[in-house]
Amino acid sequence: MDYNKRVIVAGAGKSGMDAARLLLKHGAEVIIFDENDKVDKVDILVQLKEFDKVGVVIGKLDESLLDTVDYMVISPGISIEAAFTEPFKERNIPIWSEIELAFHASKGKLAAITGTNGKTTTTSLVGEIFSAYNSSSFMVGNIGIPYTSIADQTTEDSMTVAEISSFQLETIVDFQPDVSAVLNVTPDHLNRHHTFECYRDTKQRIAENQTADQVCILNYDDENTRSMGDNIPAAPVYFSTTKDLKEGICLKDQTLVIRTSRIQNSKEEGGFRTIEVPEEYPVLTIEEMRLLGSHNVENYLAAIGIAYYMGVPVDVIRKVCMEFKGVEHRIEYVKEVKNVAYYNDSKGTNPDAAIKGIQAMNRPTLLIGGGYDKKVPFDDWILSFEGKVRYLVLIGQTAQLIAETAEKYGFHDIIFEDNLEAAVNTCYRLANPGDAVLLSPACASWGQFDNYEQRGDLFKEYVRNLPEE
Ligand code: UMA
Repeated sequence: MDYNKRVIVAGAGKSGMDAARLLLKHGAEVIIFDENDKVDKVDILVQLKEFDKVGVVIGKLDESLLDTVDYMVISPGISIEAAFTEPFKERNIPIWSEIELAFHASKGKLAAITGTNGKTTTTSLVGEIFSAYNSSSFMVGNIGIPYTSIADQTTEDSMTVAEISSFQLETIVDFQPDVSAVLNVTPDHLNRHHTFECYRDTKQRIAENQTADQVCILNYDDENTRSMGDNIPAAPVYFSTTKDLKEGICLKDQTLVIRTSRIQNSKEEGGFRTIEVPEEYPVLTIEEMRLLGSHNVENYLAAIGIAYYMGVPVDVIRKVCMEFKGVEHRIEYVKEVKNVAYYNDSKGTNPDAAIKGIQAMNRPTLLIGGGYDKKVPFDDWILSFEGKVRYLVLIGQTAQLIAETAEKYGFHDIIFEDNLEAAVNTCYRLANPGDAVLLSPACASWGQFDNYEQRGDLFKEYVRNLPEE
């Protein structure tokens, strides 16, 4: 990769800062630009003080700066429709996603995973499988570790797994994983992508630069991902919890199996003949999985497929799958207080993810929901309560909208609270022994928190501080 360039890095969050560091380390000239006036210019310069060729612009970008710029690296949180990107488009200055830059800067093999839900669990499982198999392995991306932060450390022998969001795919150019995966697509981030079709098409871009000898793992049970198999240049390999697939990753009775076929020359009278030998590798049973819920069976099937097609032996995949304990903030058990179990599902940032959270509960539940408005409907989430929710305690920007939807379906046990701490205290007061309290907001955390991790950490802190008597 040629680093002898002048680059504007848009966004001074995690992605922007790591992209800038990578570029600067290799001698590029970088201008960091952030639209938020509250961002501290001096703080950015202090963080990058070992480098000379760095400038910082906060607020508004002067168009004259574009005269000598080679390209822009854009952070995922910034839409390609942001007004300041217009002059770049007019002048045909390339706009690269942060993952595009990382892809160009890294070596070795790459698995990239997208989908509305299950990305983080699947990426974590694949990451653990890679690290059990290969001493040079990395887990990066939307999971919270910018891909650019490790691009430099990769070698030809490295194996990297990246969780990729639709935001990151919006501005890829050559990004080409060896194995890609689209786990599922349900409505999310429609304020950014406008329509479901646009959102789905953006997800599909993960496979757009792959070739026919590269694999894209797709969910057979989701018609939005199943149909992608006909539209991508990569070889589709499906996983399914319902269909007995001839080739792919599926269930045989209660066992997760890999089905594939091997081409072999068979000696017969009159010469050799090429035949396909079907092969089946059992990996583990559902009972052997430590994570509960059918959505986790899907995540395991996908992870098994990704690891297998990345070349990891089945015995390594099996061992790690048996030991995998899951991800923080995803239906995470916190503790029991006065015989009430508290669960942190802060990662339930959209209705579909939150449906999985409520489905996993096997007790009467006090549910804390609400947050940033991504303009998605809450109907299916409310309908998934199925008599299990005793109280719905709402916080954040969407509280009123969720309440209206709930009332529409005859659910009236709604309480509004100003913040998460008050919501936890209310649940503590109202819960009966044997109940569960679940934070599964169906909304992003923005507006009240920096991110879902902060929301989940605070929830756990409030729960741990609840009086035991
Ligand atoms: N900014 C602008 N103009 C804008 C928007 C933002 O200047 O129009 C600036 C902000 O002032 C801020 C910076 O951009 O200083 C923030 O950039 P960012 O939002 O891209 O945040 P990062 O810290 O770089 O984090 C990003 C991802 N954030 C988003 O996609 C919103 C993180 O995903 C990701 O973990 C990280 O890169 C590392 O790859 C978070 C997320 O919520 C977890 N993702 C969404 C999701 O999972 O649903 C997609």
